[in-house]
This record gives sequence, structure tokens and C-alpha cells, in this order.
Amino acid sequence: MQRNATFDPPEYVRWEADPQLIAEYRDRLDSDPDRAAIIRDMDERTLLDLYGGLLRFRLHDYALKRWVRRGVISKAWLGTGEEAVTVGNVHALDRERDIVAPMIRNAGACHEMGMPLEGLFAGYLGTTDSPSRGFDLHVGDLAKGVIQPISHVGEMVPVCTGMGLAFRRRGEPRVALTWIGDGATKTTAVHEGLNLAGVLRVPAIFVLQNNQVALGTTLEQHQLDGFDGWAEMYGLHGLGADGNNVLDVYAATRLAANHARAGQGAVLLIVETFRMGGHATHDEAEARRTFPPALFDHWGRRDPIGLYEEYLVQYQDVERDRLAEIERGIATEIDEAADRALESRAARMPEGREAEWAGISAGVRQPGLAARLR
Ligand SMILES: Cc1ncc(C[n+]2csc(CCOP(=O)(O)OP(=O)(O)O)c2C)c(N)n1
Ligand SMILES: [Mg+2]
Repeated sequence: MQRNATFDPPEYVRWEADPQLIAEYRDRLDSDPDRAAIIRDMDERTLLDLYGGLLRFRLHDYALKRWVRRGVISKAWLGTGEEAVTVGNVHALDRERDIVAPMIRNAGACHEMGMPLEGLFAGYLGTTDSPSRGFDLHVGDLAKGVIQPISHVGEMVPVCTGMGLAFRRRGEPRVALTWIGDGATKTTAVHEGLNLAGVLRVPAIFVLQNNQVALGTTLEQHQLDGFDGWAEMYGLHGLGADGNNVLDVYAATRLAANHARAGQGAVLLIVETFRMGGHATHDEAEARRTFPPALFDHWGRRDPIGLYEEYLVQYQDVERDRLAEIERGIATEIDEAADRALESRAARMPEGREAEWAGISAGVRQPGLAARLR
């Protein structure tokens, strides 16, 4: 993909394919016969859709970053470097039937489930035409199978356990999937939800997205010995995946979904990845001071999009021009959606002092701030 000196982390700006890493990428896929079989069965359309999904996620994030720089919004929570986790997970589900509950860093889940990009931008603008009707920048759409996240991390775990229980009781062959940050593993809700999912053997997948950091607290500061043994501890089926290898995540999630759908119980899928930016756009410099440069370098060389491009070209005979064409299409899609969201805000914006009373998101006929304070 085109590298972007304004928005890419420096490691991505100077990214070059490392032959050894590309070979390791392929070897990882070949090393497990079940995963290799799933990948062999993928047609070109699916392989390229996954590529498009990765790009959409990253370029959506960069469009938000552009808005922050221009002062349109004050900050944004991005998934740079972690795109392969969300995209690989959701793409492997039955997106017509299954349910996902993303965290704010999993915006790509909303794309993959078919929520229009414009609505996600509108969510950040807080306009009444956003999926949350302007009340929250966290957005979801149950009609698309996306549960709107709430700010409190970990709370979606018991929700997904409950969804899984409902599916099973109704005899529906559906699966619920949510993500747990390494930091969120320290919450009571995660413990309660995982335990109940294990005891009740519900059709749910919990993706432990270990990006090595929780806000400004490193994994070593909040966790003694990694997450080995966690699945067993909760009576869950345990799987692992390389979070920067979208095909590995995809194949692992397919196996997890098969397991859950077959009534064999819930799955804990642990994926290792790295947050290439800050917790949000406001603390990027601080995040750079939190970890040694060598760690950024290690993960930067494993850019999930760069690696996947090379894999597609070298092992799936995809032409580079084809990838560039997909990229151009997605860049246009993002720009147009962002523009439409801004135009919509301009059309709804109350004038002058009225804004104070109507509420900035009110536009028309929604109780404003003054009404809510009364
Ligand atoms: C229950 C709860 N405690 C604290 C917070 C504040 N908070 C928001 S994100 C975050 C860190 C989450 O880290 P992690 O779970 O690893 O997810 P990541 O941000 O790395 O994706 C914290 C502490 C919160 N939102 N909810
Ligand atoms: Mg984390």
C-alpha cells in the first residue's frame, strides 16, 4: 500500500519486505494441517476481500487522524498495527447470522459486518444521524449483528456469554464473538463472563487481543506470566494465532466457530499483536516513550498489511496492480463517506446560541442540553 509520512508510524513509512518474515508468514500457515486446509479452500475473492478489509480499517483510522489534526474532533481510538486481528476474526464468521461485540479499537468489525462507513464517521461527530443517534461515539447496529460497545472494558464478555446462551436455548446455530484487551483481563466482568461461558458451554468466541499494553501500562506491569493456561482455567477450548497474520487469525477463527457451533463449548482465542500508536491520538508521543524503540521496530517490520501484500503476490500470484486498484477504490470510499458525514453535520448544526440550548448534536427535535439539565 502507499505509505503515508503524515499518518503512518515511522516503521511503516520505511517498510520493506523482509524475505525471512514473508517465509515465516507462509510457514506459520502451513504448520497446522487444519488451518492449511481452510486457507487452501479460500477463493481469490475472499483473499482479496480480506485485503480490502485491512485497508479499509487502516484508512478509516487515518481519516479520523486527519480530522484530529484539523480540529474536527478532539481524539480518536485507532487500531493501527492490529487490523489483522479484527478483520481475520469477523471475516471467518457467518456474518449473516453471527453476532459481534467490538471494543472501540475494533472498528473494522463494524465494516466487516456491513455497517456503512458514513455512520461510523457520524458517530465521532455526534450527529443525530449516527447509529447511536448522537448519544455516544461507540456505535453498533443490531440489525447488522453488531452490539454497540460501551466504554467500560470487559463488560461485553458476559453479554456475549448471554447471547451464546440464548442462541443455544433457541437451537440457533449462531455464535457470539467479542474481544478482550490484555488490560481488560483484569476486570471482574471478564472473569465472570468467561467462567459462566465455560460452565454453560455456550457457543461464544472470546478473542484475547494481547497488544502488550493497556493505556500506558505495559503487559509486564499488569501480568506475571502471559496467558498460557487461561483457557484451561476457565474450561474453554484454547487456540492461539499470530495477530499480525490475517490468514492465521482467519483460519483459527473458523476452527473456533466450528467448535462452538457444533455445541462443543466456548473458545478462548489468544492473539499476539502490538499497538503501533498511542491509546488514542492524544498520547502517541507518550506511547513511544513507554516501550524501547527496538520493540516498535520488531512489530513495525511485521506490518500486517505489508506482510499480507507480499504473501498474496509471492504465494497467491496476485498482481501488484490489482492490489493498487483495490486500494484506490477503498481510499475513495473512505473520503466520500467522511465528506458526507461532515456535510450532514453542517446541515444539522444549530446556529449560534441555539447550539448551547439545542445541544450540539441536536439538529432537530432532540432534547438539548438545557432540557437534560433541568
Ligand atoms: C472497567 C474500566 N476500567 C477502566 C477503563 C479506562 N480504560 C479505557 S481503555 C483502558 C485500557 C484497556 O486496555 P486493554 O484492555 O489492553 O485494551 P487496548 O486499549 O489495549 O486495546 C482503560 C484502563 C474503562 N474504560 N473501563
Ligand atoms: Mg491492550
